[in-house]
Amino acid sequence: MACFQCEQTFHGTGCVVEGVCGKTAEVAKQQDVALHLVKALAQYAVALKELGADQPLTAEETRFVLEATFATLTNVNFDPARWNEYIERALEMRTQLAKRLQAQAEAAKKPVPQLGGAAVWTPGADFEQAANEVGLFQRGLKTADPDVFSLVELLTYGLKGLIAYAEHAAVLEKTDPSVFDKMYEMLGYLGAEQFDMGTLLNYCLKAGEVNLRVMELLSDGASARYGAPVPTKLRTTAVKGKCVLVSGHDLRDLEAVLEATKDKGINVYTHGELLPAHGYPGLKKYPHLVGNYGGAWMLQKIEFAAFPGPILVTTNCILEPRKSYRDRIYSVNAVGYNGVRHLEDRNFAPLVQQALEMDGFVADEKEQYTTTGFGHNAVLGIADKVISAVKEGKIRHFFLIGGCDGSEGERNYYAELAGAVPEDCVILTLACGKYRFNKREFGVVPGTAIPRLLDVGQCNDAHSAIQIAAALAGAFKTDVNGLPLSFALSYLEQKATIILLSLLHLGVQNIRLGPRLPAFLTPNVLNLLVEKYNLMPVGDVKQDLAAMLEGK
Ligand code: SF4
Ligand code: SF3
Repeated sequence: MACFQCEQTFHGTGCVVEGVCGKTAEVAKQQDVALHLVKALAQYAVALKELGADQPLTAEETRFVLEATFATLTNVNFDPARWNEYIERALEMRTQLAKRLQAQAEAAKKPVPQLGGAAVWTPGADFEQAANEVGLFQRGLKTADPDVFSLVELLTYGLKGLIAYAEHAAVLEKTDPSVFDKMYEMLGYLGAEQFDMGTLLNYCLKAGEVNLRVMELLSDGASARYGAPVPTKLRTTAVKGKCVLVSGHDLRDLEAVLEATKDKGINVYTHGELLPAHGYPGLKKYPHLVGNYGGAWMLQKIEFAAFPGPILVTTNCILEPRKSYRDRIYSVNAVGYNGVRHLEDRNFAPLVQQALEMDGFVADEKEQYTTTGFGHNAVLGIADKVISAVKEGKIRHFFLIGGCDGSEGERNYYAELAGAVPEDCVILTLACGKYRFNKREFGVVPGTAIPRLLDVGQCNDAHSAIQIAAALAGAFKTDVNGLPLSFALSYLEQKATIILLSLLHLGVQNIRLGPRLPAFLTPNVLNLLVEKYNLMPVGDVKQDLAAMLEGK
């Protein structure tokens, strides 16, 4: 196996024996094969479209593409049996699409397009060999030029993130055919394996652009179903009673768990990236949604073990479950781990039953709270106050501290930065990196009622942060780069990769990225990003802070 798609990759270069994430060589190879076949499906989608097919893939087929790709993200699906199913289904679909393409060409009285690359790749009987043919090493060798390869991988991981968000939006019944056309165009380009630097660069930025639409759909989908988030104080410690924990990003699964546990004497807690769910009127209305439990994903082996009830993991991130909680952890959607019970169709009866059979928390823990719900609606609702505070010099600067958490000590940079931010500045948070500091008391900006820490939401809510920045830029008649706003992003997985590409597409300068830069960026590609966007690695907190306050 070989994989370097995420920040925690072995020694900052690549996982080659097994993943630092726990991904086995077997699953890594299955993921390589599945992704290669997904690219083949995309090639057929493009060819069918070119021959006049209105909707080249059915809605169900597109959902398969979304789910199978989402499953290849870091910390999503480690279950070899599920990977076999994905591969078989992709192979069947490819055969069907080849027939459909032939029929479409005949109907259009045109020659059948001759596709290459992934579309015509035959895996053969030896799976090991097949996987090696499409694995990272072969991909690198085929591409020959390391900088082209670097961009191929940047586009691949960016698309994975985009597709994960498109799946989240589809769950909330928001899709846009033009997004799928562009997604297939870019995935199909990767499948055809005829690369050039210029097209790849364009596609990386285009993926960032398309992702902005995807994240808008996602934001609209969540607000349409649950109302726009409102500022909310929520408990972060346990209350006595039976309990269920819901982890990941999926609001609909959380809603279904809340419905299934209603009036049953079971308390529901959010975990990790589901914390911002407490800000949605349609979810906070449930009195048994009692709080958020634990910290970010990498602490789950300790925290899940200590949680006295069943646990549902709806999306990334899952880690290998310890024996102590293996019999009470469940997966849904693209998530999988061998030995973990996988539930379908939001049928949470087994989870409810298990919660009823367990004692739950035997006593209340000392009360502790945090806040969330500062999406664009809430922040723009007080925009006049924020703008006046900036004009009167009460707010000096904004810091967007966003992105993933992870187990490395260097990630304390973000918590230290948040702690060092002067009193007359506002911190906006996004995603699970905030767990290192979100329970601290940040108070309000002196002389105003504006909280110093505004949690915009999950990584899925990046659209909200961009809306806030755009509205401020409009009010001050400048662009995002002209605002007193700095970005410090923590990167782990592919959702962060696409958000970075979206910010680059918007022309955002001076982003600080850490704790390590992606292993797949060659020095030349990195230089390119540095020259064009002044993208830089995080450094010393004090020095970075001083530079950020000067707008650098
Ligand atoms: Fe390694 Fe990350 Fe790939 Fe897991 S996802 S195998 S940790 S690079
Ligand atoms: Fe976190 Fe896994 Fe990326 Fe949604 S939950 S941000 S790492």
